[in-house]
Amino acid sequence: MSTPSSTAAGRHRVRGACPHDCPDTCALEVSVCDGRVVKVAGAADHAPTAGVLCTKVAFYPERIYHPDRLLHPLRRVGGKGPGASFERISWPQALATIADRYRQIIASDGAEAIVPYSYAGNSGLLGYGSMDRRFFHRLGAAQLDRTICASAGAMGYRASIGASVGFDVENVVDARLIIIWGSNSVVSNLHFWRLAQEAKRRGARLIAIDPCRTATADKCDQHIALLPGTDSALALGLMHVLIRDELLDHDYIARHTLGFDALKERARQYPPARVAAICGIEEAEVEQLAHEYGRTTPAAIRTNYGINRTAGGGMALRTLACLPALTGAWRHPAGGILLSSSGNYPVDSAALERPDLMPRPAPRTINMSTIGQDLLRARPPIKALFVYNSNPVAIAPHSAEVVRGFARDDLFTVVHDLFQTDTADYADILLPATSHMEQLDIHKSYGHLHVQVNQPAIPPLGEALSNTELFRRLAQAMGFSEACFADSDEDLCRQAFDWNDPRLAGLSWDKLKADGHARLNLPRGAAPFADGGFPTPSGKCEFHSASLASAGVDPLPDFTAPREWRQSPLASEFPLALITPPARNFLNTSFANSARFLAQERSPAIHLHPADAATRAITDHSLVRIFNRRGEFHARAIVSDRVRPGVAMATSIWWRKLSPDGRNCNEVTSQALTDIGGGATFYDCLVEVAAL
Ligand SMILES: Nc1nc2c(c(=O)[nH]1)N[C@H]1C(S)=C(S)[C@@H](COP(=O)(O)OP(=O)(O)OC[C@H]3O[C@@H](n4cnc5c(=O)[nH]c(N)nc54)[C@H](O)[C@@H]3O)O[C@H]1N2
Ligand SMILES: Nc1nc2c(c(=O)[nH]1)N[C@H]1C(S)=C(S)[C@@H](COP(=O)(O)OP(=O)(O)OC[C@H]3O[C@@H](n4cnc5c(=O)[nH]c(N)nc54)[C@H](O)[C@@H]3O)O[C@H]1N2
Ligand code: SF4
Ligand SMILES: [Mo]
Repeated sequence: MSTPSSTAAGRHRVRGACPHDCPDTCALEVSVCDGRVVKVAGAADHAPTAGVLCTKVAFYPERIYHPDRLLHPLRRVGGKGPGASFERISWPQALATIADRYRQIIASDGAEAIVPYSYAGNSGLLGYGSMDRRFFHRLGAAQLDRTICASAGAMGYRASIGASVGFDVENVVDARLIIIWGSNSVVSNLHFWRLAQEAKRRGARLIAIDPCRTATADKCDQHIALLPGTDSALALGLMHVLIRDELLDHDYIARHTLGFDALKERARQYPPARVAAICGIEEAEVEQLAHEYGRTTPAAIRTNYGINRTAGGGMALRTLACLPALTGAWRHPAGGILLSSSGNYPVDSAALERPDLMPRPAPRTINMSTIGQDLLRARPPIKALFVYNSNPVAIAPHSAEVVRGFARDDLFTVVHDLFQTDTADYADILLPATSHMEQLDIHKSYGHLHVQVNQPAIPPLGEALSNTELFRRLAQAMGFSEACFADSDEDLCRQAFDWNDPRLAGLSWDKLKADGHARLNLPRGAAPFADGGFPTPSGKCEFHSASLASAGVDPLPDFTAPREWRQSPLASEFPLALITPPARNFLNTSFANSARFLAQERSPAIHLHPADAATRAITDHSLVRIFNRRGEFHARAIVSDRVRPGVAMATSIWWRKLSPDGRNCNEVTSQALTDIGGGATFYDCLVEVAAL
């Protein structure tokens, strides 16, 4: 089915892969009739997808054929910002304008004054980073540190177990205990939730650890509502009890871990009473969870990035990742921990991205999580920004600075997107992007172990170009003559993986292209670290990390309090800890311009505990302002015990210009960074709320 095959007259099906930044990476069956996508369904023959899609992608034709799709290159006429107007130009005009401006900037300020800004709006290996990286490397542009989502957790986790790997998700149905820790599976990892429910039917107990009683927590057997940013304290408390009560696998610890004595000493400093006070939970909850975790086999921890968005986010994942080695949970195929499975893929990023094209010494690096302050204060100044696969004006923290930065008259901004997003309103040149149904790509996943092909189902709409074709043409406009700029998309697919790696044994690009998807060649039903062999420098699970020590970080797991902490002086003025996790019907800001999904989500909302609402005379459904020193936005109050006292929750991420007050929750979030990995701290944010 990978090459179009006729079924009914004029109708055929094409194999695709979901390009959105979601751990599930579903395999798609795209039905095309008379050159138009008429239906998108989940592939039934792909185990992780199992024929099911989330609602967002099940209605995908509405996104592809949305009346607001950008179909031609545009040039802004008049001022930057909301209400900006544009006029149509040709592709040759657009490319020449960009190339001329880049040549001028390079001559006057150097290429480092040009900054690419992209994330995972398209998560295909080609769409995420291939020809674009080659272009910016060759240009000598500043590098971008892509920290907006996962860098803190990924680095912390890697310090403990070596890579973004974990238990094989397909085995989790056999677990007896599943701890869903800082993840809302029903909303953001739906296909894991399907497996967790199957485990439950087979007798597993499910525990959610989340400040909010989410749709996932509702359906678990138990919910532990800790305060945001306190997960490492809870994990250290569990270690304390496991060690005190001898719920350890001493043989596993002796053979496959490093630094147990030092960890033991550290954990001794976290007795349940202290942990309960830090986390805002009962001492008995710590004791009970430790006993259940220590006594249940197999025990799986499914964590995610929700806990890496506070000051101690890196250390939080590092600490959690040490737990399964203490109890020997790794011995069982359905035991251990999983943050991300992306480290299992032998991606050849050097071949795709060609960092060798970069000048030496390497150009400066800009952290994407501080784009607001960098646009305003980086020295030497940023003179040009090229935004694709991302919508920073809506998603980056501390909007006041982000918006002021984007509004700079002397900044030359190019935006490539499917829609006129909040960011596009600040573009000098606005370029139309294809949807994933209009291009070829190859995919890994961060939630399962399959490789997939995305075949184009239809030709590009209007004059839209894929990321690869756009940067191919820009390279030509800049006169770059290296052969790699002539690589076709199929060439790039061939280069994307090291096909000689044993994990791809039996597979080639041609076979994958014919079959559509394949599981990595990793043994089914196996426990990856039953006999140790962690991909760390020592080959062990590193309770003590020499690499962290040499980076000036505490080599042992520890609790780092949120920067905006309820015990800090700031809390007297701004007493509520605000978290802003994803709405079910949006994917970051993608889909948040769809009439269907806007109707589902109704309007920006903030959940407040009845006690917190009462002291502020806030009633259910009334309009409130949420504010701190950085800014303010408005939302409808939902008075509910889904949040605990002291915590407020506003689902995200709304487009600013589609919100009643023209702002969103990132008005109040901060540009401070995490302890490890330079990550964003969206959920480390004290606010006050008042009736409007
Ligand atoms: N429908 C939908 N799915 C998505 C997305 C989306 O926007 N919409 N986004 C995608 C992307 S980019 C990502 S990174 C993932 C994000 O999905 P996850 O990695 O699961 O992360 P979040 O949704 O940020 O947070 C998950 C849960 O953590 C809770 N939480 C917040 N702070 C803390 C804390 O300090 N400790 C603990 N224990 N829990 C905390 C939140 O209440 C939330 O319920 O989902 C992906 N999937
Ligand atoms: N307050 C708060 N802020 C957050 C978060 C939060 O939980 N709370 N979550 C954070 C997280 S985890 C993440 S990952 C970021 C996500 O932030 P972004 O990566 O900016 O994600 P989106 O908002 O979905 O924007 C992606 C854009 O890429 C466009 N796009 C899609 N496909 C293509 C393509 O092929 N080519 C081009 N050129 N464009 C394409 C889409 O139309 C969309 O406008 O947001 C972060 N911001
Ligand atoms: S967004 Fe996630 S759940 Fe929805 S279709 Fe894409 S990969 Fe599957
Ligand atoms: Mo993310």
